Amino acid sequence: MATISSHIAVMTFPFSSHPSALLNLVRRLAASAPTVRFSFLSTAKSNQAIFSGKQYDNIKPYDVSDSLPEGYVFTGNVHETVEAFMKATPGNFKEGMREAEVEAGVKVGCLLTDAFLAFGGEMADAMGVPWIAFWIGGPCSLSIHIYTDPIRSTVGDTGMAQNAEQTLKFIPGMSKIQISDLPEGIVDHLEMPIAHALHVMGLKLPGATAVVLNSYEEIDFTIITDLKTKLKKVLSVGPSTLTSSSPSEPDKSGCLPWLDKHKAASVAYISFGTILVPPPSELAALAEAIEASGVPYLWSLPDHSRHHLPQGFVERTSTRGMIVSWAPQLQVLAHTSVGIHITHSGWNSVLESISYAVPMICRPFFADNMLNCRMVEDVWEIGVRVEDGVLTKSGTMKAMELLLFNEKGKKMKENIRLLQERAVKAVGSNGSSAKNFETLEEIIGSCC
Ligand code: U2F
Repeated sequence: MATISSHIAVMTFPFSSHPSALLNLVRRLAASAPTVRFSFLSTAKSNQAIFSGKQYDNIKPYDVSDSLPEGYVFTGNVHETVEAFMKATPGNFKEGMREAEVEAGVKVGCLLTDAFLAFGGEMADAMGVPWIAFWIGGPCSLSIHIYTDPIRSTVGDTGMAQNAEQTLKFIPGMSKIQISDLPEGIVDHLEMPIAHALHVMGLKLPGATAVVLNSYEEIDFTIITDLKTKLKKVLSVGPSTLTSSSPSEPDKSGCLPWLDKHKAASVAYISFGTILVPPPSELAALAEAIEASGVPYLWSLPDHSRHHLPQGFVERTSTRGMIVSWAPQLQVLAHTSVGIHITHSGWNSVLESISYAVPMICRPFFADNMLNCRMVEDVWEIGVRVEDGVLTKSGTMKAMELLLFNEKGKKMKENIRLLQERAVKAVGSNGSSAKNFETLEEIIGSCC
């Protein structure tokens, strides 16, 4: 790379889609600021997964400790690995940053961290540099973390169950959100280590130079306007799906030629994100629903879960179904054959569905899933939550019927098309996301 004008340390929360979402933002920034060096600090496992053979002129990955014992074998408990990692912070990042400074020969002039790593604020203060926090979820979940204390005082000690249907009317833009939609760690499961980290994050973010979101203002205008009164700068710069210049992900399993053979808007695409697999009984119920409905399907399902599908299901549906262990999701959702997306309602998946106008059937599991699902069903009206929140044969069939063949489904398609149009405008020239990105570039440009 050319002479380094300034040096930015990027710190990731190395789990689920967090590192790749942050790398997407960094790649965009690095392309627009070729003399700025971005040192990307994450665990070796996460760096291997997202960089795998890819090299960038001004982005350099550095491995930081995950503090897992030598030879650790994943037990299936994500909390265990998250807890170990959090214990190693911020020391592991400080060490990584020192190494990066020595190698680059330039001091770090700005910290860009996943918002989960709220200690970034103190580190930045101590170094006298700006702190830019990247919030990987939507505006709605960010608002929940900013308002955690007022929510807790409203619910009091009576807990989630007694207040399940109470709505958050006192938070701008959140009148449809119920207490039962809240992520764990807001009014219950307070003992989870991540609950404490997220509470601290909500208290620290108002001190950040800027909070950057992979979203766009027009999707949640009231919430964003309110967040702007709480935070110094709120920069929605997405959807990244529509701004990315990255080469398409390879279609190793041949999903796209398979989709080419199907009618427009006929296929159900099924995926539950990067860490979740529904319980065996729900996988079986979903398969039964798919089989009985006759709907063509493309299912991204990890190999180790396939044995939970009903016996003979794969063979019986082989002419209209395809199961892969990983799908090039963006290209799949962009394909005209895909009519619905059955999802856990992770933020990236929801925003990607909106970017390509594919209505959703939501089966939320944890974290922000319930909030996103509520927004999909009751605020944006671009999909439904499965009956009673769990995948059953009859409930899933009803939802598919509604979205694919019913007037209400057509209306949802219109609604999601409108949201898609607004997203396209937001990233276009003079759009809100484009302008916010320019502001972010200015902040980056002023770091030295
Ligand atoms: C956690 O979410 P996940 O990482 O499990 O789910 P998403 O935010 O929806 O992101 C999944 C990403 O993986 C991609 C897909 C999304 O970008 O395109 N993908 C793919 O390319 N191919 C596949 O076969 C399957 C997925 C958490 F569960 C959520 O609650 C949070 O919203 C999220 C962000 O914090 O992190």
